[in-house]
Amino acid sequence: MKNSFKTEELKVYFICGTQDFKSANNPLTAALTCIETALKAGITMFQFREKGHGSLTGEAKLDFAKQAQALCKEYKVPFIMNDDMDLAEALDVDGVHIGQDDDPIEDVRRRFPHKIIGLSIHSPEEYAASRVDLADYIGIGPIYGTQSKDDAKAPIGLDGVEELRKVAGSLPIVAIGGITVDNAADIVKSGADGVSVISAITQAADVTEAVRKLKL
Ligand code: TZP
Ligand code: MG
Repeated sequence: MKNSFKTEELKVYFICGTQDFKSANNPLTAALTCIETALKAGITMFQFREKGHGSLTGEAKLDFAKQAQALCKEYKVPFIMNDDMDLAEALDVDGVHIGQDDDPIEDVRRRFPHKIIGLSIHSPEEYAASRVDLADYIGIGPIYGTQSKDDAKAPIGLDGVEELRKVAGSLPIVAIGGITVDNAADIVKSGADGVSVISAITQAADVTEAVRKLKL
């Protein structure tokens, strides 16, 4: 895997799509404003995750992705595409993130030999059954309950973080699910290299402050 990925880039990994700004008058503008504010405040990685109820499709999704990618380029933050491998290829993104039900990691690594690849892992069993050797990092969770994903699995808690750190050795780990400015430190203490969040940033009263507090 020849790419520029560094573990430190997992420290504050922001994920969003327009569906995370449902209450805004203009979810697209709200999303782009939030992404730029978060980039300015120092997020270390961004994942474009346009999916779920009310999300954009087709040209509108493409257009939003291009704008978000341009912002990430401006702030020199890796732009990671969730799920949509065709869009990842079309935009020549920095990396992709896949879950257990997406394209198999073997296919994704073959298609993108030099992109950053993140793989979602829920348990030590899933870790053992996955080609984690093809991933640059794994995303583990949900750590706590979350409002941001309808089909989220059962929370694994801090014990889950510790267990997965043991089995994963030095493989970079980012934790996800129900992470806030108040519980992020414990998650890192339990073995995660960083935290990925949706609502802790999209719903923050002060996005800049939230990013600073998440950056441990
Ligand atoms: N995968 C597992 S939990 C989750 C995803 C995408 C949602 C995380 O959102 P939040 O608002 O940070 O709990
Ligand atoms: Mg997925």
